[in-house]
Amino acid sequence: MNTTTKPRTSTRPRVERPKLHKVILLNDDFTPREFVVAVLKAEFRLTEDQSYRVMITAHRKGSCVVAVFPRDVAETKATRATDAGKAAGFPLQFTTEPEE
Ligand code: TYC
Repeated sequence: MNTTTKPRTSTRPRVERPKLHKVILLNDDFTPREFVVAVLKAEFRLTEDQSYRVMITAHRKGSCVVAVFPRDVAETKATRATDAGKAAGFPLQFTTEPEE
Protein backbone atom coordinates (compact mmCIF):
# COMPACT_ATOMS: atom_id res chain seq x y z
CA MET A 1 0.00 0.00 0.00
CA ASN A 2 1.26 3.46 -0.83
CA THR A 3 1.40 5.43 2.38
CA THR A 4 3.20 8.51 1.15
CA THR A 5 1.28 11.72 1.21
CA LYS A 6 1.61 14.57 -1.14
CA PRO A 7 1.77 18.08 0.20
CA ARG A 8 -1.57 19.80 0.42
CA THR A 9 -1.92 22.21 -2.47
CA SER A 10 -5.44 23.41 -1.91
CA THR A 11 -7.07 24.96 1.12
CA ARG A 12 -10.68 25.00 2.14
CA PRO A 13 -12.16 28.48 1.68
CA ARG A 14 -13.18 29.97 4.99
CA VAL A 15 -16.96 30.44 5.17
CA GLU A 16 -18.85 32.97 7.26
CA ARG A 17 -20.27 31.75 10.55
CA PRO A 18 -24.08 31.58 10.25
CA LYS A 19 -25.73 34.66 11.70
CA LEU A 20 -27.42 34.45 15.07
CA HIS A 21 -31.00 35.64 15.29
CA LYS A 22 -32.51 37.76 18.03
CA VAL A 23 -35.78 36.79 19.68
CA ILE A 24 -37.65 40.01 20.45
CA LEU A 25 -40.50 40.43 22.92
CA LEU A 26 -43.14 42.98 21.89
CA ASN A 27 -45.24 44.95 24.33
CA ASP A 28 -49.04 44.89 24.24
CA ASP A 29 -51.76 46.37 26.46
CA PHE A 30 -53.46 43.13 27.50
CA THR A 31 -51.06 40.36 28.51
CA PRO A 32 -50.56 40.35 32.30
CA ARG A 33 -47.00 41.08 33.43
CA GLU A 34 -46.82 37.87 35.47
CA PHE A 35 -47.84 35.84 32.45
CA VAL A 36 -45.04 37.37 30.34
CA VAL A 37 -42.54 36.57 33.11
CA ALA A 38 -43.80 32.97 33.32
CA VAL A 39 -43.42 32.47 29.55
CA LEU A 40 -39.90 33.92 29.57
CA LYS A 41 -38.90 31.56 32.40
CA ALA A 42 -40.45 28.49 30.79
CA GLU A 43 -39.43 28.98 27.17
CA PHE A 44 -36.12 30.80 27.50
CA ARG A 45 -34.92 29.43 30.85
CA LEU A 46 -34.40 32.93 32.22
CA THR A 47 -34.40 33.42 35.97
CA GLU A 48 -37.25 35.32 37.67
CA ASP A 49 -35.00 38.39 37.82
CA GLN A 50 -33.90 38.23 34.18
CA SER A 51 -37.49 37.61 33.07
CA TYR A 52 -38.80 40.56 35.05
CA ARG A 53 -36.16 42.86 33.56
CA VAL A 54 -36.88 41.78 30.00
CA MET A 55 -40.65 42.12 30.56
CA ILE A 56 -40.41 45.58 32.13
CA THR A 57 -38.06 46.80 29.38
CA ALA A 58 -40.55 45.69 26.69
CA HIS A 59 -43.36 47.27 28.72
CA ARG A 60 -41.56 50.63 28.91
CA LYS A 61 -39.82 50.76 25.53
CA GLY A 62 -42.12 48.71 23.32
CA SER A 63 -39.77 45.77 22.75
CA CYS A 64 -36.79 43.97 24.24
CA VAL A 65 -34.28 41.42 22.97
CA VAL A 66 -34.73 38.20 24.95
CA ALA A 67 -31.76 36.19 23.63
CA VAL A 68 -29.92 35.17 20.45
CA PHE A 69 -29.86 31.70 18.85
CA PRO A 70 -29.20 30.02 15.52
CA ARG A 71 -32.09 30.89 13.20
CA ASP A 72 -34.13 27.69 13.51
CA VAL A 73 -33.91 27.71 17.31
CA ALA A 74 -34.87 31.40 17.46
CA GLU A 75 -37.90 30.83 15.22
CA THR A 76 -39.07 27.75 17.13
CA LYS A 77 -38.81 29.50 20.49
CA ALA A 78 -40.55 32.66 19.23
CA THR A 79 -43.41 30.55 17.82
CA ARG A 80 -43.77 28.44 20.96
CA ALA A 81 -43.76 31.50 23.23
CA THR A 82 -46.30 33.33 21.03
CA ASP A 83 -48.48 30.20 20.96
CA ALA A 84 -48.37 29.99 24.78
CA GLY A 85 -49.93 33.45 24.90
CA LYS A 86 -52.50 32.61 22.25
CA ALA A 87 -53.49 29.42 24.10
CA ALA A 88 -54.21 31.54 27.18
CA GLY A 89 -56.15 34.13 25.15
CA PHE A 90 -53.44 36.82 25.13
CA PRO A 91 -52.00 38.76 22.15
CA LEU A 92 -48.41 38.29 23.38
CA GLN A 93 -45.94 38.37 20.50
CA PHE A 94 -42.36 37.32 19.95
CA THR A 95 -40.56 38.02 16.66
CA THR A 96 -37.08 37.23 15.33
CA GLU A 97 -34.52 39.20 13.35
CA PRO A 98 -30.97 38.49 12.19
CA GLU A 99 -28.12 40.09 14.13
CA GLU A 100 -26.12 42.70 12.25
N1 TYC B 1 -48.05 45.98 28.97
C1 TYC B 1 -48.59 44.81 29.67
C2 TYC B 1 -49.49 45.28 30.81
O1 TYC B 1 -49.41 46.41 31.20
C3 TYC B 1 -47.47 43.90 30.21
C4 TYC B 1 -46.58 43.43 29.13
C5 TYC B 1 -45.20 43.63 29.24
C6 TYC B 1 -47.08 42.80 28.01
C7 TYC B 1 -44.33 43.22 28.22
C8 TYC B 1 -46.23 42.36 26.98
O2 TYC B 1 -44.02 42.17 26.12
C9 TYC B 1 -44.87 42.59 27.10
N2 TYC B 1 -50.29 44.36 31.35
